[in-house]
Amino acid sequence: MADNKEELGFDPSGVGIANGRYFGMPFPNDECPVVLVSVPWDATVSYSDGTSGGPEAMINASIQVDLYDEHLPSSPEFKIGTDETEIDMEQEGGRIKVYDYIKAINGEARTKACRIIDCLSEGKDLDKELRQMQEDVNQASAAVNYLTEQICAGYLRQGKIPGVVGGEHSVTFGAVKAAAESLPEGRKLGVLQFDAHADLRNAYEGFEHSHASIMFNILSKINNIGHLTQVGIRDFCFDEHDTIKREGRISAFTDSGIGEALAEGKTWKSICQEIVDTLPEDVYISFDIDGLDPSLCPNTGTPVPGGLGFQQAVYLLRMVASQRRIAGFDLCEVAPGENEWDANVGARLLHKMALFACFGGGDK
Ligand SMILES: [Mn+2]
Repeated sequence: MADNKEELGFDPSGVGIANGRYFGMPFPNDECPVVLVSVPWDATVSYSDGTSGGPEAMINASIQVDLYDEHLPSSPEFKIGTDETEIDMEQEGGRIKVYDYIKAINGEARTKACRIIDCLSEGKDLDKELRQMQEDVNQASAAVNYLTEQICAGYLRQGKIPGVVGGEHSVTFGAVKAAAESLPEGRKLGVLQFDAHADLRNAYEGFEHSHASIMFNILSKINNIGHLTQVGIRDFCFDEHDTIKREGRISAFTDSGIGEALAEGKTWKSICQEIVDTLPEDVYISFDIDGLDPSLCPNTGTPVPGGLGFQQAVYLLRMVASQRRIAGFDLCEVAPGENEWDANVGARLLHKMALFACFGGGDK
């Protein structure tokens, strides 16, 4: 394995090469069982933006990630792709990368969204101009969802697992829709959500596709969602709490509930098994980095004290992947700060999710 450098065209034990691709891996995507799809979108964030820079920061940080996983001896040979889909843009004079297109419309939409959020936070109603801007932001969100869905559906048709890299949490929508629609007739998709927030609001700050509405939108607008299991949530409003209680398809493992169970002697292993037991055979994993302890993601948009430790999260990811089929995954809300720390944590999490999604939990 160590002498396969030439065959791979890549040295998995060496220093990564900055080539604009995740983990510096040079492989064509058709050789990769998992392809990471960057979606640099953060127009509807309410607190602080910057997550649109997440994919680029994680690509840069991923070069330093060591690719060996002690549970998966073949992990250094594992090939992870980087999506580079292009679309025709007549106005731009030819083909451009979807990544660049989303980055461009994100800048425009974010400017408009800020004006809307400012107006609403002063308790004022939107005037005609701002209502038009709101419509523009919703349309741009719909375009991002559509592109993400199409790209993910393409990889799923090729038998690959797409992993979306946000961006704010709203980017999950298209990926989940593609995963749900890829299932054979009669099968339902389970969603495992790591998050500090429930994300169950029916629109937020006037945006239909708000980051704070992503799980509401998934449950109400995608057909075959069998179950939503939330882990680590610790910041939710009364209505969201009500929704969790009344909607039979939601299981919430709150941060305080987990903390109490651990304090009273339950093992993390048994809690993880309870979490996995709520999910059907086909599972999509949506990982909002703020589900982790904020010391691991200090620059994320809406940090909340508490949360999972890194190894706790990895343990749960490994367990769910070894007992279920992973239909897709995402990592959202990673925002680069003054140093590479947030992106470093995010890149390591991406590597684990990609590995486990493909191989299951592996064995020691
Ligand atoms: Mn979220």
